[in-house]
Amino acid sequence: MAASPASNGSVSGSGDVRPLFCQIYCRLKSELLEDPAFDFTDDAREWIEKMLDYNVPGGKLNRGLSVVDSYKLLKEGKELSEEELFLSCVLGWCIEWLQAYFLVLDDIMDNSHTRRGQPCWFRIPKVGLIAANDGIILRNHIPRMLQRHFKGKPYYVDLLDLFNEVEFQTACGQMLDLITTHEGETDLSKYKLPVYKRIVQYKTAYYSFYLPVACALLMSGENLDQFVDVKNILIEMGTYFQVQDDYLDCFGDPKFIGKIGTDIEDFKCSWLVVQAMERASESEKKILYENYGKNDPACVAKVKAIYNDLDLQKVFTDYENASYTQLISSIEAQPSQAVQAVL
Ligand code: DMA
Ligand code: MG
Ligand code: MG
Ligand code: MG
Repeated sequence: MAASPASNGSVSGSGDVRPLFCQIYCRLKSELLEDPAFDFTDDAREWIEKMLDYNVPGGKLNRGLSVVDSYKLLKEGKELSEEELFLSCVLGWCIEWLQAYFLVLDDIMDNSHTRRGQPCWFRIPKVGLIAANDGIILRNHIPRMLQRHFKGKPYYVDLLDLFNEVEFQTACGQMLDLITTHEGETDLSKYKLPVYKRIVQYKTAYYSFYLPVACALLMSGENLDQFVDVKNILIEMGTYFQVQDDYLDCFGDPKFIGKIGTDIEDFKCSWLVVQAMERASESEKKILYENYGKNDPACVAKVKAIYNDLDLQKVFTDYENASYTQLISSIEAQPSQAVQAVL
């Protein structure tokens, strides 16, 4: 990753924070490898270290870095103390750990091949289904880190509640994603927009968009009950983000997005198939019914041909523009300048 130019104090300065953020990853990893609650053998330590390096730090780090950026903005220009900066980075990493946990398991369930430009963790021959337990370990690292660095803070219990609640919502979203697939297999016409929105709100929006801002709000001493509007805007952003993820699953370049799409093969209730079903003629629907959800490149190609005929790329661009306009107007309606800046 290219280094950013020297700090200019800009509000979107995650480029400046990134090197420190990555240093803190190494510290957190060392602490976890010396956790007194477990009598580590050399093999165990080596396994965890490899597993963490493979699964935690290799993504865009948007979620983690946005805790730090959000916290800075909520402080409205006041310089962060070294401790505040460190703690906001720890919370950022807790979200990256949560994401790693969900992705390790998601890739098993979605039968995916690559993630972040490398084979999915469970595809490594020596790993296989040990990955399921590694997911559980990643998840258990979060309260270990929170306990070490936040116990005694007035917002400690709220932080634990927040992580628990968001994890529960995400797991329920993943369940909806997976069981809706069974519904779709019996009848593709069950894939409608409200069904889709419910899945993505739970599986993606809470942990990816609400959680980073909620962490920053708690660190700032705020009560989350007072930020329902903010939460709703973040859920809208998260929904947009997953629509984009679905779009890229089909139309993105695997070299750029770091993963090969599997949504068509997996019979997923993707935004694209929902839009296609709304627009397809009877003959096109027949082709979708016959070819969607088949693990066969010829069938996938037929589905993609329909997506092209229906010009779903333009439908996506229109959705993107409308979503942007709507988000901007809800953000501008927020009374607090600091909250507007965060959003
Ligand atoms: C991702 O859904 C949701 C979680 C909680 C990991 P997805 O399967 O579309 O994600 P990806 O495209 O990254 O596999
Ligand atoms: Mg997946
Ligand atoms: Mg999935
Ligand atoms: Mg996807």
